[in-house]
Amino acid sequence: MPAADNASVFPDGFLWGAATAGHQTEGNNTLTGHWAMEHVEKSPFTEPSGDACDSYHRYAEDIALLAEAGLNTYRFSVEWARVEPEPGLFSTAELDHYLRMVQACRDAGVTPMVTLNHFTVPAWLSRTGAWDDEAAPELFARYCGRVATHFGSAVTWYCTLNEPNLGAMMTMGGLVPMSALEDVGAVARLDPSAQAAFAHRVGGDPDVARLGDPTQIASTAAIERVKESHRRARAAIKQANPAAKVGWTLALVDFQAFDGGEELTGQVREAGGSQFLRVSAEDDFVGVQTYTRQVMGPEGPVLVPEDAIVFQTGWEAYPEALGNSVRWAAEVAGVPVVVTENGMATADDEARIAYTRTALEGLRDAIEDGVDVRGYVHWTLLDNFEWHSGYAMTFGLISVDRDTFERTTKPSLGWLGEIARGNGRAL
Ligand code: GCO
Repeated sequence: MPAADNASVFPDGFLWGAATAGHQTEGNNTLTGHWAMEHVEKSPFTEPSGDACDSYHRYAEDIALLAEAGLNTYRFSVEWARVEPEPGLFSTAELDHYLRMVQACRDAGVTPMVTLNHFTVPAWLSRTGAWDDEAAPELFARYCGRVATHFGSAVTWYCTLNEPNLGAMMTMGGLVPMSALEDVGAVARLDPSAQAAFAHRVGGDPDVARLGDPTQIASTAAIERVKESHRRARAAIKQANPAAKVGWTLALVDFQAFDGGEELTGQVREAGGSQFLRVSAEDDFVGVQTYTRQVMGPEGPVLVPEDAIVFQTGWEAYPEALGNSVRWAAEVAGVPVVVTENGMATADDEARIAYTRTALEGLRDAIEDGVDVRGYVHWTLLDNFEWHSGYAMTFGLISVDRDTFERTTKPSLGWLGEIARGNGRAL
């Protein structure tokens, strides 16, 4: 229901934004485990990230397009491998680079929201096992503290780890949800010779070296280690900037029980979501990232109906998932929610708008019902490197020419900007 008179259901100061991640947009992120894995024979990546969107050089244009459209928030990530290219060696020049991004946001009236780990880790940490390395929490906290010190009071919103629950969600509930089929398929298909070549490239032992993306965070020990990494990172950020708002961003598939699937649904919600949401109870906010639902029968996931509208990724276009996930997160975590990702991989921009409108209506209804939601950050600003699927998936509000890097805004960017300008009144 639209709000009465001219009042908006969305609170004042609501964050309306779009997100990107460094490895998916910057280009030439050569110091990471990902870059190494992209270039081995039998790589699980369909193509290498290469120049990506060249946002390392073109960030000012990206931010300007976002701001001109009417959005007020930009979520982007800092690449740990650039900032700390060798263990303990911090690059002031790279920290300055990211500070310039922060300043470009502020100059444009845009709130920067900084993710400190969006899947990629430095190759030197891949070498020692990434999140399987017992030193990971301390190393991650040290890096986060350095970034937050460098940014000072210029940044308030920090996301520590992106989707640390992905591996648990995929494996601990004994299922592979639709949302992760691409990634888990690729990891499962990883050829031993590819792992050996990867280990060689990062200078490690094949039994130890890890890419370090969250699909690999599935053992109880690794899960506890990322929880610890998050807590220590939060402390380090707050020590540098007591006014910082810190949270982590969780992949929340809307699991729905079907015909006897209640027990399995409960298990996967606990293992893949709630145990991580409870960690957020100590945070300033929880980041919710929702794209789709997964219907669960007693034996496992139920396939997407043949007549369903689907993403390019094969996921069901089910925008009602967002409102459901936000309610789940708020109930378990008990802290304010920021939607840090939601969007649709499609070549049909009208379909993107329709999906997003329905998702936002669900968000509005949740707010009307009393859920404390502080922002909606769309995935993604630019068509970019969709991990194992490469450049074929187009989640962007802006398309990018793969040869010239020329940006072309899609109608969905202007549409979302107008919603933002009216603080959601136009929904
Ligand atoms: C993730 C990441 C994003 C993805 C997006 C679409 O969820 O994997 O946070 O980097 O690109 O979710 O799959």
